[in-house]
Amino acid sequence: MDTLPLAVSGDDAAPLTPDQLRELYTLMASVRHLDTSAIAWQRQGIIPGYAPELGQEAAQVGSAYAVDTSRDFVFPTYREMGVARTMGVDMVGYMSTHKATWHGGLYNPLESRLAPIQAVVAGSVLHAVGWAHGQTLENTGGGTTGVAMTYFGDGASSQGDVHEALNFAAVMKAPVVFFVQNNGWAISVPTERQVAGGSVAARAAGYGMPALQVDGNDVVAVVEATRRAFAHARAGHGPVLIEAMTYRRGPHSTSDDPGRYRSLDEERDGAGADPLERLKQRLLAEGIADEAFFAEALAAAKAEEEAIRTGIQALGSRPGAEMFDLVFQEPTPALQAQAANWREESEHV
Ligand SMILES: Cc1ncc(C[n+]2csc(CCOP(=O)(O)OP(=O)(O)O)c2C)c(N)n1
Ligand SMILES: [Mg+2]
Repeated sequence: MDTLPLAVSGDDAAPLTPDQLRELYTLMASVRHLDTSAIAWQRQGIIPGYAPELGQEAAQVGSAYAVDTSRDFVFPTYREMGVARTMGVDMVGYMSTHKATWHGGLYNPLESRLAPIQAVVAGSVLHAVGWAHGQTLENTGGGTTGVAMTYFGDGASSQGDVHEALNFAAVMKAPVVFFVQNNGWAISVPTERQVAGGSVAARAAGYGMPALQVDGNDVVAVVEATRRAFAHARAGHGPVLIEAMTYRRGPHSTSDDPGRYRSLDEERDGAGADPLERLKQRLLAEGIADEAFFAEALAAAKAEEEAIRTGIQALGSRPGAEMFDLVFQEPTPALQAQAANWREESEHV
């Protein structure tokens, strides 16, 4: 499906160069290695939990590749490690969220342009619309606009918040890219039991909003679709919805056992071709990279993971009182009472 009318021009329309294709591979290889390692970290007791993105590397790296971190802002869920890595976020700070070191991680959202990790399903979708509408209010004289991109899943699309966000974004022509990763599952519930009509992209028409449904395992298709959507929103034409069709190859999280609700045969059939392997075959076929390049990408990914793991292991705990400090600009009486209770109890420990 493609109901996005605007043709992009200039840099946004240029085909990806060999250098960019190699960069996309390097990013995806690094994300793949860090992601699979994070599961091992959890099993080794280095972090208490993690939500893997195995199989979603093309959707995440490809979409984040279109972000301009000097003016855009991205609102992730709990599964967007590949987005963070592609945007150049400090990865020790990012992964510290999964160590539960501090609420929302230790990276700086304002500097990195990545909002804190959001565990509330569909929670970040409304935040993105609010931020984007702020851009409209600031740019009344025209000029370049920052675009918000919000991530959510097929399961999240059945939340009321998503309806409100899509409706208001369209009414206010807010510069938002709604990026849905349809990975086939909402924990144990398959898309057919979660998404009536089978397509999130098809719903955009009801909001008068253009939509693109793309092969989310083809990183080039994802970059092109996201660039088009950004160009449309930046030019003041309002929001766009992208539905990237992909597959959650691993468990929902490190505490999930997919064997309880799907068979290995179903996983093989549903997953299709591995996005990383697909890009590798393309680069080989087009003579853009050779085996030495892939070996180098893997070695770099391993070195990077080791440095991030060392950084995570070195992190101490944060003072517990901090959990009350940054909730509101001025603490409410209820929060002050909670803080006082907490102090009393922890003094006895
Ligand atoms: C408001 C809310 N309801 C329920 C949950 C529990 N929960 C966590 S993840 C999830 C499924 C989300 O599925 P989807 O949106 O497809 O994203 P995916 O996990 O597949 O990336 C649910 C129901 C939650 N975190 N927040
Ligand atoms: Mg899902």
